[in-house]
Formats: sequence, structure tokens, C-alpha cells
Amino acid sequence: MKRDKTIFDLIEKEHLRQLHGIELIASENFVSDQVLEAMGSCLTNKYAEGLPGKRYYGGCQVVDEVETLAIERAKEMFGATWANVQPHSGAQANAAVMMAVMDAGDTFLGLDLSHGGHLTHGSFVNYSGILYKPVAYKLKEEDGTIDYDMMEALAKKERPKMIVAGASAYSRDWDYARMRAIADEVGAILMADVAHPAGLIVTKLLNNPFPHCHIVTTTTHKTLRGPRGGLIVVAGDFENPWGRKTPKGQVKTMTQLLDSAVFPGIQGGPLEHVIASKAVAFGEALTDSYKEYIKQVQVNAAKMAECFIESGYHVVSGGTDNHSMLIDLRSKFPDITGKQVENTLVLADITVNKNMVPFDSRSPFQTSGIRVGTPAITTRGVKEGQIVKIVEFIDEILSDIDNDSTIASVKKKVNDLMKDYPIFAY
Ligand code: DSN
Repeated sequence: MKRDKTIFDLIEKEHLRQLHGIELIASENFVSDQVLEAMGSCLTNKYAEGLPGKRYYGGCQVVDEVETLAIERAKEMFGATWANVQPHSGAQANAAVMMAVMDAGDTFLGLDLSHGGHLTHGSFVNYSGILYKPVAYKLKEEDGTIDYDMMEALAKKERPKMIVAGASAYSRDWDYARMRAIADEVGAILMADVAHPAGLIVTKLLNNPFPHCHIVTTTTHKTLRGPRGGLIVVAGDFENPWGRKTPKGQVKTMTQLLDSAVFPGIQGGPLEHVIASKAVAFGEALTDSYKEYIKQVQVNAAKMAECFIESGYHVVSGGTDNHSMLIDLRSKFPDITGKQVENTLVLADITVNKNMVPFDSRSPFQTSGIRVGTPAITTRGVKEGQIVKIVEFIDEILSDIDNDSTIASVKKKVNDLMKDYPIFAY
């Protein structure tokens, strides 16, 4: 077949963009050669609806072994007793949990989107806000940390069926024990979406959501450094409190509900090539070299927060426990928006994303902040010394944001720096 030069030229163009630039998007990373190879394998050709050993298609004997390995490794990483590795994304994982736990119209608590929450934690434009009734808890204005008292008061008032821990832009650890106490008080299921800090959790650098959370979801491509995808884990199955039954009249366990919410509830055939790639990434995450990597992610993030603060920026919550942070630009540059910063930094080959900050005065399209993180640059081998330089690059541009020659000079420094840091070198 004739090679599709158009597409492969574009892929090479993207490869060069990734190679030459500084990637600070907190949710991105660079996968290993073997993670990439598994994703591009012949497993993409196979239909395998169902679960290992219980498929709706013949010829699944090999993918059964692949998926079983992915499940076993996922359980080992999280200290879980059950895993479903089929969700195509974190959003799908969360949708499956909501479908298993709630009925349409049921109330749940999640972190406000503008305070760092995720779309699937109750945004009105997302299924979670369209099908269910979300109630948002927030951060405390005085220190930018989760307002657990507010969460408790809301839980008592609203009697939610589920409480969701987790965020897209929150740099502090979570008090899962306190959340479980709140959930137990009102009879709610506690779910943690650890998509962002998963890598720091499985290496014990952050609090483990188990045994406090009933259900944990994650993506596999952020700090976990796997293929794009989702995962659900449970540590200790239990009968569903709502008494939902099998066709034979037996009360289903929570993991039975979760399995059938993923398929046939919201998905069809699993992506076995991605599941193989997840298995490879989980295997990597269980190694000592991954532990060293993720420790450096955390060290780099702490250094980055320190450098931003020293340069006069406000880091929401005053620093970071994990891989990411939110920079509130208003303290240093009240007239510059997150959108302007995102667009200008990209001209110098530095990639960040604009982000609402708590109590933001601007819209989500403009924002007063940016979110940055260290998983991707750390994979490339960047250490604290270069973090200092990277924050200097950003500050140099923001201090002279309309000057094309400053942007060009920083771009050259960025490209020179990144020459020393290959993408695929494991
Ligand atoms: N879009 C992801 C992030 O950047 O955090 C979450 O889904």
C-alpha cells in the first residue's frame, strides 16, 4: 500500500515539536519505546468484547493473557484486589463509576471546576452534570487548600450518593481518611480520581486512597507514563448498597456493577493494543528506576514552585506536594491573562496551559493563571539546575511579553537546552 506521506510528515513534524520544546503541561508525559511499540502492534486488529475468559468473540486466547497481565499489574501497583483496565480514558472510567453507583438525577459531591476540579466531576457541560446532580465543594480562599468543613456541611445537607476526591489542578495531597468519615456519615460511596498524582501514589510518595476510598479511577498517561487510557481499581469488593440485582436475582457486588458499567454499559470492544501498552507501563511503574524518576518529578516540582515564588509569582496553596502547580499571574502581572501567556510561551517552544485559578475574575477562555508540571521534562532527564533556568526563561518572556526579539532569544535558549535531553532514552 502507498505510504500516507501526508500523515507521516505531520507525525514527524509533531515529533520535532516535542523534541525541541519544553513540555510543562502537567497531564502530559513521554512514553517509553516499548509502551509506544505495544500501542502500534497487531493487537489493534482484535475484537474482544467481554472480559478475559468470558468473551463474545473467538481467538481471544492471546489477548486474554495480555489483559490478565495488565489487570494483575494494576492490582499490584495500587494494592488493589480488582481492576478493570478497559476504560478508553479517565472520563470513561469516571462515567462507568457514576453509572455503577448512581441513577440519573442522583446527587454527588465533586471539586468545583474553577477551583481545580475536572469536567467529569460535575461540570454542567459534561455527562456528569447533565445526567446527575452535582454539588461543588471548593478551596479555602485563605490558603488555597480543600475546604473539608464545607464538604462535610454540603454532604450533610445534600445527602449525596457519592463523593468524589481528586482534581485536575490541585497541588496538595488529599485527606482521604477525613473524606471517608464524611462519606460514612451520610452513607455515600467515596471515589478518588487520582489521574494526576497516580504515579506518586503507587510509589508511596503521596497518601494512598486505599483503604479509605471504595473506588479509585485514574488515567494511565499522566504521571503513570503509559498510553492514553483509563483504569478503575477496588481494594476489597462489597455488596452494592442499593441492592441492584443480576438477572437471576442475586445482589451484585460493586465490582460486578463496575465491570458491566464499562462493558456493555458505556463501551464496546476494548482496545487490546492499548491494554498491552498499559501492561508494559504498569510493569515499568513497578521498577526501581520508575521510583527514582517519580521522586525526581516531585523534587523538580518543588524546585519550580520555589523559583516561581522567588520571582514574585503567587503559587496557589503556596507550593506543591505533587508534580504540578497553579500559578496565579495576578500578583506579578495583573494585566496579563493565562491565554496570552499560553500563546506567547508557545512561540518560544515552551508549552503550558492556561487555567482558572481559585476565585478567578476572568473567564475559562482567558483565565488569570497557568498550570505547569514536571512529569514530561523529568522523563527527558531534566533536574533542579535546569528547572531554575526554565523558570527564568518564562519570567524573561512574561516581563517583556510583546517583544518579539525577547521571544526569539528565549526560543533559541530553549532549543539549545533541550538538545541535551532526548525523548526516547530508557
Ligand atoms: N485534560 C486533562 C488535564 O489536562 O488535566 C484532564 O482530563
